[in-house]
Amino acid sequence: QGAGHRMTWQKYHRYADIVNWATFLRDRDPMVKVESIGKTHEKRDIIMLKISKSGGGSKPAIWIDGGMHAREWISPATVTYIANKLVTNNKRQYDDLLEMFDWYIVPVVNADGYEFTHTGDRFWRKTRSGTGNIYCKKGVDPNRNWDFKWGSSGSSKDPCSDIYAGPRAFSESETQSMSQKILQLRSQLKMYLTFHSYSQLWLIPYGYSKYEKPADYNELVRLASQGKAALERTYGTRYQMGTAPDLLYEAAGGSDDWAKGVAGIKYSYCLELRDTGRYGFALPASQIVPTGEETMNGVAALARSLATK
Ligand code: ING
Ligand code: ZN
Repeated sequence: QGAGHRMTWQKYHRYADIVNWATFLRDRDPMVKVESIGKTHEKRDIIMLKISKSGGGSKPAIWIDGGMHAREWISPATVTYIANKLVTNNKRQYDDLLEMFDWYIVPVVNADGYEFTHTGDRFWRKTRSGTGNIYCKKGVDPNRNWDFKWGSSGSSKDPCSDIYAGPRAFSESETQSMSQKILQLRSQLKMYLTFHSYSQLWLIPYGYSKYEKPADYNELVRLASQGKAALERTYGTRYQMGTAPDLLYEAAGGSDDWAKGVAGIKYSYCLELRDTGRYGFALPASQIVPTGEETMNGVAALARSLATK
């Protein structure tokens, strides 16, 4: 109340609340910049926070994004929670992380879809672009739309499918904008983190094939183990670690595969947040803070191990 913004982490917020909170942080803290990295199909700004102590800055950096899939509400809630913790830096507990890295954070990649889950269909997953199909007028799966092994496995050519890969790679304004920004920052970026839900998984590339693991797979596992352990220690929430094909299914065109395979960001991970299916996408808002807390601990431990490399 009277905080200058409406974000609470006590409930799930509309995109406008998230944008207003971001600009509030920017106005109050010189460490924070807010940039629109492009527009969604429905012309919303896709906002990115840059949290940096180095102003112009070209420190090693960590990328975090959330809300690629519309219905996975815990993702934007957790990503904003992490950004808020870094900026607030209570008792200077994150001084080292702010000294060591610049942070680029996109809270809601698929803002059109996210808004539609509040106004139309709570369980919408995809973007809201037109498909040209009379039966299924809208939506491409943004996590099948990235230009690495696009369309090869675990994605669909059918516009009615929830895993429709789109008419071509980067057909979506959201994935196109985000990929351009990542390429622009690629020499700075040391780690890519994308947040989905649900299943409590720490996913390691590649998602596109059961048989293709990156040459440095074991290094990625070793670093991730530090983050996973810190996350699990917080409340005893258990995560499984491995590739998407090992733990779920093959899926080509995901952002974490592209970040590693094309942008060349060595440490690229996808986290599937709480829970394991009791509530699924409809995770109660009472779990935002504990999920935020444990995930922040995981990310902090991960970043600290990365810093020693
Ligand atoms: N799961 C992810 C999906 O896009 C995934 C799993 C992640 C697949 C990364 C491939 C690469 O299907 C959810 N819940 O969205
Ligand atoms: Zn998802």
